[in-house]
Amino acid sequence: MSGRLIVVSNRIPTEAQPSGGLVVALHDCLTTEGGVWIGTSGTPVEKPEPKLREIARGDYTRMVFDISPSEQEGYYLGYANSVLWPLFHRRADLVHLRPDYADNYLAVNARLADMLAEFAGPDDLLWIHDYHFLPLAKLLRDRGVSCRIGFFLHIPFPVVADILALPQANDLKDWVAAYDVFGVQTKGDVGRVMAHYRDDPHAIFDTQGHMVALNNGAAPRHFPIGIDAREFASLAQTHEADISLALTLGQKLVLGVDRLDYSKGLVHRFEGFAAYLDARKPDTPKATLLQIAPPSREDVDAYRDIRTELEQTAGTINGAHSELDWTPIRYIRRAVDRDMLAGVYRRADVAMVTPLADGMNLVAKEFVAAQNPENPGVLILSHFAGAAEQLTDALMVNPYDTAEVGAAVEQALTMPRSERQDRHAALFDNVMREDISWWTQSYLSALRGTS
Ligand code: ADQ
Repeated sequence: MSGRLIVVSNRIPTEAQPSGGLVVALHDCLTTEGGVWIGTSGTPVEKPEPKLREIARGDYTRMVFDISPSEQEGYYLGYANSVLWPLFHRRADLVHLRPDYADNYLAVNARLADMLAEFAGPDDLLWIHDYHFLPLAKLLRDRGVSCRIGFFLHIPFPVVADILALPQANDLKDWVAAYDVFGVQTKGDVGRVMAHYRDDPHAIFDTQGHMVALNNGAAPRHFPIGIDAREFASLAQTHEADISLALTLGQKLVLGVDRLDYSKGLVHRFEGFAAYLDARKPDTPKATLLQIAPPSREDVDAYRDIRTELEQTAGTINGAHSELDWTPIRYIRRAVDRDMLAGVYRRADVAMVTPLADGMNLVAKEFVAAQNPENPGVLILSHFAGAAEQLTDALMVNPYDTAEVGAAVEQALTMPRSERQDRHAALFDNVMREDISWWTQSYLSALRGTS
């Protein structure tokens, strides 16, 4: 008899119809495959019981477990988001090391491993998501769990030099090697995982220097995550007319959509846009940068700092460049309804997706899917987004080079329609082909051992 698919992620959807890239993807996957989705309950409780609690049953079952307030601080805000997140996004300078962070991270993972060891059978497939649960396979194997266990890392895998800033650098090797399938977003990530295992007895390399096996499992593989491009394209078409932007005649719209996170390069983006304003030729259209960036993880200092810095930068640029009928940067600090977002993407002439480090970046793919192929907008994309490996027909930029970013804005705003159409056709083809169901099926066949 074939077993269940059991998915584990820190957050799970709480409403019947979930929204948001990854959550929608896994929801669709579990609706088709059936199975169980396990995550944290979202509200810390003083004395968490080592028990999985069923909260909903339908096409698939949702189960949650509790964490305590000190675990919320140490495991989630601490080790996950003040150690691993900055380290994996090349910001070792923002890493905040405290022994109790690592203790809480391991305690939450160990408690979850106890619960899963009781719950999972030998024929089940366990699919673990993201940096919150890196040690799980190792802890499960220690408890005698024998089913196949896969992992998918949504964020970049770090370079070796940065990993050395982690007191648990050696443990990380054991954690990764315990998975049957260790999935990452890009070929670049695969290379960095391999570099981490040079001269390590866990890994076997062939004579060409390619890793063929890691411990007993397969070598790490890349599975670039996609979106439901068909659905997003139709959403954008339906909602384009609902959008009222109050731009003056002839004014162009440049769009940025991100969680407010230092990895997204928002300050550099604003400075790049200012470089376009400074160098703007008289015949280049006036453009407004609409930046939608709802705050996230505000309990972590680095997130409060980036917010202040961004607001000051926007104020300075607007002070220098605004005119009576034109504010160059409009900054919206809240989430926008998904339908509206799709409509705004379609109305935008240019999207700036310029992270300093990003696992994939779904906004780049959503923007491409949302365009009108007859008169498409232009995507400006950072080399440092995972999406850059697939979306090679975007205008590629180095986000640190603000003059280059400014020149790309100018080029995008003046690009002839035929070039926009050609670039968009190639991007659209990729986004439609390597979509979310392609991603889930590729991963699941690797986890089942059939590819
Ligand atoms: P994120 O860092 O959250 O995801 P991203 O891939 O861009 O980044 O996904 C963000 C999602 O949230 C998109 O679907 C977007 O539409 C939505 N969103 C962003 N800002 C919004 C706003 N203001 N209002 C409404 N919706 C908004 C992590 C990794 C990424 C990786 C994904 C999936 O950091 O690199 O691509 O997981 O693996």
